[in-house]
Amino acid sequence: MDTTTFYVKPGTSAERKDLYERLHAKNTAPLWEVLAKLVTPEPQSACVPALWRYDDIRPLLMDAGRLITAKEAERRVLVLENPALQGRSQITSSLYAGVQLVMPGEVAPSHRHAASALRFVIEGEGTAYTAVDGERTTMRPGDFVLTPFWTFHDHGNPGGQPVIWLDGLDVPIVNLFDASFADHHDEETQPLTRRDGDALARYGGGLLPIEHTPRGLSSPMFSYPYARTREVLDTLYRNGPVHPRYGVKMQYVNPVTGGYPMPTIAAFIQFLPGSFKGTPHRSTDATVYCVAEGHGRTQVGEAAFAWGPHDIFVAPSWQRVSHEALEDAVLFSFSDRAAQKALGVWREDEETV
Ligand code: GTQ
Repeated sequence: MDTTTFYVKPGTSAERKDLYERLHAKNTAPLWEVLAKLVTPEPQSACVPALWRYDDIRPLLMDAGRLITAKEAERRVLVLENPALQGRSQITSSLYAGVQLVMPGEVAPSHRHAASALRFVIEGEGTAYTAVDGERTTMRPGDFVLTPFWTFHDHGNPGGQPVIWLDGLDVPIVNLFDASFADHHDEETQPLTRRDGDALARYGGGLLPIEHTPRGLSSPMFSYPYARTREVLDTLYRNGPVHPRYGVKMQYVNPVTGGYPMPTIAAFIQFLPGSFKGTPHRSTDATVYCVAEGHGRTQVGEAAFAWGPHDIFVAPSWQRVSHEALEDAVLFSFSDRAAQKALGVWREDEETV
């Protein structure tokens, strides 16, 4: 496929320019002047590769912890802004990411919104919780937690140490559709209707209640504890084989449907054994990575990132990505692959060089 000469913009003339002015005055425009940048032969993303070092971000987040309460802020979060999309609260064209801090004794008040959210826990002693639709789940490092769209959620930290996690939301997608709604619960902390761990027992054990009928578009299991995930990665690594591109990579699923946990967002976890040197691959879903364990290097297009625990980096659509591990490492990642697949636009490509 020739990707450079898909469309060549026609030349211009005084008469054509005159027409364009008359078109403009009537809220119309000549397609042939914009077609080349509108319908591109390959993705042309405004998003660039970027890395956020945890050692840079954590002190800033702790400063925010001294200067503003979770209650006053509603959510005390440092938004991770793609350097090429500053001021838009976007880490990619379709996704929002942030790093959230809840200090000991704090509550981030109960609210709900049209955007779907995920959390990947970075730091904490397993004392903090997120409550979703009447049930709390404890937040431990490495846990993957959902707050599906329009579910009330509040975060609390009754323990003695701060808790920090990565937030991922589909806010730019919801706003693209001008479909944003949000409101508060009457109570700061929502009332609980089920015991902690109920959803995990009910939906996460390879079992379903006999009267279960799928309800809603998101997974009813809203917490995927790291201890379980890590054990799976460990066992699958021992059993082999290790994928030459991805290492041992798994996707989080809605256990009821086998599909993605939320309608727009896909999430993944991968184990890269020490000295793993993955081959390049690319796909149309720009992906946000968070390092759960270990040190390594990732090449994203022209950029090379050396990473360690809790660092976060982003790979834009269609840029080649390859991972190397300097020791046993685990990467969490998320993207809009669920939305792209639902719309039929997702593509991937592997490089054999
Ligand atoms: O925890 O509900 O990073 O509503 C941004 C918006 C987190 C949350 C964010 C939110 C939340």
